[in-house]
Amino acid sequence: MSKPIYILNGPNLNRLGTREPEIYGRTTLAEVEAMCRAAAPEQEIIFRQSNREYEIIDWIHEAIDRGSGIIINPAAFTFTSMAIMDALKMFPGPIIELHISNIHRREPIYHKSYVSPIATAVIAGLGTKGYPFAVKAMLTMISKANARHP
Ligand code: CA2
Repeated sequence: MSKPIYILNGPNLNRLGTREPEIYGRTTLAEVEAMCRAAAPEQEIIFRQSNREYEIIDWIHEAIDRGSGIIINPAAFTFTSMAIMDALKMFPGPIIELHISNIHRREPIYHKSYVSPIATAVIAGLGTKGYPFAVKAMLTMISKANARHP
């Protein structure tokens, strides 16, 4: 049995679907979770959201101990958190940084990500459909990693 993929979501994403639909759409985070599970029915997925930086760091540590890959939408922590960056640096497997919106089309405060320089890949601007897309990409990355280290 392969190790789980962690999908971690940062602050305010528990309110997804309730405001700014022109940027973020109307899909709720529970629906996003269902989309992720449907994209990889055979794969164990640990899907979580927190408004607390320390909790996300603790979950990254958990993923370091038992995860195969991390998909993370750090939300506003993307632009502020060296602590999340430091935790992610310790993860040995693939990391996908994911944003629903294209952060580079937005105001300059959304352009400098602490996570991008240490991520394996970055997905931004595909809307919530970016999540199942990231899951499929992660499955490929994990199977390649397993092929190299059977
Ligand atoms: O586009 C993304 O996924 C973001 O990571 C979302 C963050 C924002 O700070 C990033 O620049 C880009 C904000 C999430 C706010 O949460 C929402 C809550 C309710 C409705 C929509 C978004």
